[in-house]
Amino acid sequence: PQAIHLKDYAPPPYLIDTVDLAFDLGEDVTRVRSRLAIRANPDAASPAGALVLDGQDMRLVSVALDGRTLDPSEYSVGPESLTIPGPPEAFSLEVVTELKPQENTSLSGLYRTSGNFCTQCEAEGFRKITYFLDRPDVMARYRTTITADALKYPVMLSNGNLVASSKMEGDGRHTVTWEDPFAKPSYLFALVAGVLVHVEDSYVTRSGRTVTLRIYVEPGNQDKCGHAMASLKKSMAWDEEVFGLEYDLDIFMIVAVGDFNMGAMENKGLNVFNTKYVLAKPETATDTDFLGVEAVVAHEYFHNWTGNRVTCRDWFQLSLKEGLTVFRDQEFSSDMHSRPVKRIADVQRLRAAQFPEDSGPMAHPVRPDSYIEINNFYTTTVYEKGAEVVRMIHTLLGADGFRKGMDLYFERHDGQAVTCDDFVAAMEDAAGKDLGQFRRWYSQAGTPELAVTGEYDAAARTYRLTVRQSCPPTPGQPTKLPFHIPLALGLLDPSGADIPLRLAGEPGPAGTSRVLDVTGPEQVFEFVDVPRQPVPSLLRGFSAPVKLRAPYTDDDLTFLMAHDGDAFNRWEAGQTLATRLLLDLVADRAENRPLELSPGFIDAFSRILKDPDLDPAFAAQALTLPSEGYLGQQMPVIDVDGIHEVRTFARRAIAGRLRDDLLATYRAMGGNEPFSIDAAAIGRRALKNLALGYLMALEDAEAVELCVGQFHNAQAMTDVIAALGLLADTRLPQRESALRRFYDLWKDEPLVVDKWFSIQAMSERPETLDEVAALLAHPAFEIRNPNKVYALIGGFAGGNPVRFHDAGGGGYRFLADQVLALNRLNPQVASRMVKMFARWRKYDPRRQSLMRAELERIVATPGLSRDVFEIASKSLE
Ligand code: HT7
Ligand code: ZN
Repeated sequence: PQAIHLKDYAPPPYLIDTVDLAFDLGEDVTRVRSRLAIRANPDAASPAGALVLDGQDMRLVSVALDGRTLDPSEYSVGPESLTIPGPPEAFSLEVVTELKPQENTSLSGLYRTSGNFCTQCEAEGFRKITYFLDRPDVMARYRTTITADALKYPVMLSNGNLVASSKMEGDGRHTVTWEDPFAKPSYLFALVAGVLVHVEDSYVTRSGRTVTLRIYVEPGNQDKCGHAMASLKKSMAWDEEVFGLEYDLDIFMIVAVGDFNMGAMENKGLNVFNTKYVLAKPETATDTDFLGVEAVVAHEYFHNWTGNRVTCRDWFQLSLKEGLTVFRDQEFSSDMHSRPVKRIADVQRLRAAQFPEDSGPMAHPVRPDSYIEINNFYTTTVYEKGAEVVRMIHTLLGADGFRKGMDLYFERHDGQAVTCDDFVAAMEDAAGKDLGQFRRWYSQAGTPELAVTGEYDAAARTYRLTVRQSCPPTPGQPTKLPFHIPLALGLLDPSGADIPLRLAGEPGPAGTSRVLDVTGPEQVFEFVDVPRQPVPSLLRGFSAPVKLRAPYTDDDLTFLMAHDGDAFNRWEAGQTLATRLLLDLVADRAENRPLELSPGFIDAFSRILKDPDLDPAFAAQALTLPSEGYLGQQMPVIDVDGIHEVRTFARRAIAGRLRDDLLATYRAMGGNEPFSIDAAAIGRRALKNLALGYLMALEDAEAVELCVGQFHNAQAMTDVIAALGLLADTRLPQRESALRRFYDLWKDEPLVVDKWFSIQAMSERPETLDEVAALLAHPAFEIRNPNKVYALIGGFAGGNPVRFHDAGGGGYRFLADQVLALNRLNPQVASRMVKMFARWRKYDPRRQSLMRAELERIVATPGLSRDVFEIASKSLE
């Protein structure tokens, strides 16, 4: 397969102004008639020449140009294109194609889910529906007519507004027509048809327009739409308030489908969602699910402006819409809940997934330079690091400057397909700040490292901070230029109070927290009027996606844990200390030294647990030890077993010492108040279940009784799942009965069954691999359903390091077999699974060779998709 390069971008030779589509949906064959108004692009680099339309996996029935049916000799059809040599300057083209959506297991293009029809066109699915210039810089106005059996497909939806519908014809079929007044790229096209029911509400915009809001679901699920609808209304209000952005059509629709490769899709006026991000009620959804629904509903809604009204010129610019929209949804969730708690969760996610990507074989810039398969670039780098890059602009410009930049961006580019550079230019121009060097965040891959040291001069009352930056090589980028890094910081005096900050040469007065512009490889910042030796609080709020190295003592970290005015850094200090102690224990274990957890650390935990003023959600995060994955990242060679054993040991040691406090916390956070999904209630449940988790590390009779009791009696799925997850790790007799009971209760709720699969897949018991392999044959498992694959196969390979990396290699063989099975059915899902091998070089030689052998087996398999080939072959490079 050939790579596509950003440097080869050229404007499209032709433009398409209008698209008139007619779908005739059938059980065996679906016929699509497309009428396009095409003209040569006046801005094209060279004369228009042949028209080459993208298209694949369809049967071409006919082609007509300006009303005249073409003879097959007048065009040529390839496996991925339709070429018309030398068409006129402007013309109409009518193309008829036939598809078999029921055979489409890739879930891209037009496919069937639960008997309904559904489309997914991002990134390049539209070309599986009809021949088209399937690229985001071709924006057209769409009119879509759908005809189908009225009983089987009573609901037929597409983008925009419903402009016509005709009742049953003699043959029992009916027809609807939708018109979208906004020009859009083909990836935002959507069609849904089938038996669906809807929940309806409305929203009055700031300017007084009433918008109809509908959520379509399969019958029986109406009672699980309330949270998604409330989230949508909150998102609409937030975007008006924070960015002055109003919704622009008369109707906004969400459709929830069970078979979907990703979370959701922002098609204009007709968002299509994975059921996982719509359906939620306390009995079936955990707090994490509720938060996920709120965030994804918001994210897709926010795309209406950042993505749809202003879209990407080409797919290299994907972060233009995704990074910006993730930043917007993160800000929304922060405003709805606790800002520090949200920031901690986002940084944990970045470190767990993006940092490893950025230091592995798939490392790529936020704006990639090349790809083989664009679907492989919907990555955590493009999304989450992209959001960090936007956040840094927000930090550098301030909230007002950023808002001015957004206003200018829309003023300049509404209705256009643009680049990341256009976005930065709008920010720069609006705020009058030079972001020239800052642009390197878009072009250079890798996680920069920031080494900071401080020197206090008591006589001169100065504090000199020396900041050095570096960035490791990444594929294709052996050396890097310095980044422009916003370094937010404060200096704490011995009482824990922030010291006013003034740099040498600056006039007063001074604030107590500020952002330094780090631009050189090494820079010195000298603070004056510093009365005492301070403890620096660095990178407050995680002001840049970097790895910070600072020579803190354990006492410094304990001090920051207790006193830092920045809540994120209070958490961070605890994590840094815990990481240090746990890695020391891993070394002790490797050297056969006895394990002992520092009493001072347990005391610090105890203070957090007993602090009545602490937000329980924050306390739960502060009391969570760094994950096995994160600890592994800090080691040159990941000691899978050592990390697992030491972390388990530390949890037991903490639980043993703090048992009474943990029990008291469990009881205090329990309560019998009615279920609520507000931030406070979520926080109490998080802390309660954290306490239960520690207590279960002891597995004594009282803990087991609490856990089993919670499993049986809890009303909220959060609590049921917390208890079941803990039981699943044990050898208790109650384990099997709980798993059986859970399945019997919930076997008709696919999203709950997914939880049942993933809990078993993530069990630390040695027999887990055999159990997971057996579950592939369970009647509820369906390899064609991405949610089931992510729950069982993804849960095992991505969420169970100690079992997946079992030194025998069985986990690796299992994953490779599943990748090959999926490759034939759904390459996008297969490629997400094969990514779990990407970090093979971080392990010991034995595991390395086992993983490499599986990657080689995959690459050598005939018929490999572009998706899997790209990841597997780059992993081996
Ligand atoms: N913009 C959407 C991306 C997406 C997608 C991409 C490739 C294949 C399937 C897909 N489904 C959705 C989702 C988003 O980021 O909002
Ligand atoms: Zn998105």
